[in-house]
Amino acid sequence: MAIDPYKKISKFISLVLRHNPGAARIKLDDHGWADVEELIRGVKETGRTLDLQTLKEIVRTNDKKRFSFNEDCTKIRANQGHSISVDVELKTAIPPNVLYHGTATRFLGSILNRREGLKPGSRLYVHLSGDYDTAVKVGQRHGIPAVLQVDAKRMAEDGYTFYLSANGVWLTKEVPSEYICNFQRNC
Ligand code: HQG
Repeated sequence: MAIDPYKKISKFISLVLRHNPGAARIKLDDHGWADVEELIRGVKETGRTLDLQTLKEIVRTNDKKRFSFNEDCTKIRANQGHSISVDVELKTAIPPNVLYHGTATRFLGSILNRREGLKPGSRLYVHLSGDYDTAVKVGQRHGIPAVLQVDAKRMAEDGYTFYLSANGVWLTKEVPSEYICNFQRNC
């Protein structure tokens, strides 16, 4: 895979737009938007290099399409993944029958044996993917990956709400353990 020249700066922008706007001394509005000029100024004040053209290139080339501009490119926000409480106007959607969640094999004990199910942790939602391979990659971020199969059809039938983010990530508030229909450790 090609090396992303913007990896470091885009990680920092993720941090600012999802978790800690104060790191660039900016504020987000209720819908998670940052003012583009303020963001660029704030990022530069941390000693990093950024201009509008580069920011547009970062948004365009980002591997997971993590960010969106508003129509006239005066505002920018992260599409999902927030820990701070913002309403990014997620669209509800009917999920496929099965969704996948990648985690670390060492977390299986509390998720399954202690029957805690999947919790959002510090984020607003539990993150799920429509395909197995993406879930393996997500799990690898935490250690030896494990993939859980979630009975999304039954959850939806039982009244749980699912959202599909602008960049294709499935989100839901929690997954009680009874809806985890299968799992594979050490993927
Ligand atoms: C685990 C990345 C123990 C959960 C990815 C996960 C994703 C539990 C960890 C997005 C648990 C939280 C989010 C329980 C959940 N006991 N562990 N009861 N319930 N966990 O990073 O889903 O590259 O907050 O399995 O692609 O790993 O940042 O969530 O392992 O879409 O754009 O607690 O982040 O996207 O970890 O990742 P995280 P995640 P980006």
